[in-house]
Amino acid sequence: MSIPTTPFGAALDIASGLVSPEGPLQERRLSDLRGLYADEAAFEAAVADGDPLVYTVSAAPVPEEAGEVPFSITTIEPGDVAGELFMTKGHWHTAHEGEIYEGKAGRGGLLLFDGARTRWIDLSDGAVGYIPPGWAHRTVNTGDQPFRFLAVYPGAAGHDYERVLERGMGARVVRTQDGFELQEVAS
Ligand code: S6P
Ligand code: ZN
Repeated sequence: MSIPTTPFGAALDIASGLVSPEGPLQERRLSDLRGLYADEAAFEAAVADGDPLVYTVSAAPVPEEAGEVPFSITTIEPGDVAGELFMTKGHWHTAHEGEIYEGKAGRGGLLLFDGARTRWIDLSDGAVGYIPPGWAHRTVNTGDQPFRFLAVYPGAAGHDYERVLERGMGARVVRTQDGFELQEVAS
């Protein structure tokens, strides 16, 4: 039986990207994103050359259970693999559940894919992004500083990463001379 949660206030430390009181802390290195970048040779070279930290997720101590509302801060480091920007793995919710993101620091955005259509929502400057049920979501650091955002989601959402590995996200986010662009990918 799960322990009943109690009300609490949390501090979001924007300088460190940590939530306090703290729940699970997850680190994703580049090798955790195998199969997601277009240039596999550049990917393996970067993994062999130090396997850089790509993102960290600092979660509040809220269980991922029906009725609960977990929240976390994700920090994506600046960087790219042969021009394709550092990003989260991306997932679909296994249940018909949405989610809300709010940009907190740095520059970045949300890539969304419903299996046919791709959408981009910029989360820079404190923007809020709404992820409807049925849309896969991935975040991307489009700047040269750490990009941080708050995520708030239903505890029963569930996370399916395999489907993103198999089907992609409909587009890749790639560095250009002036910034970045979305390059469409046939799914
Ligand atoms: C959970 C929410 C976020 C992500 C986090 C890491 O529903 O969308 O907390 O888990 O940004 O991304 P990913 O794709 O590795 O779970
Ligand atoms: Zn999610």
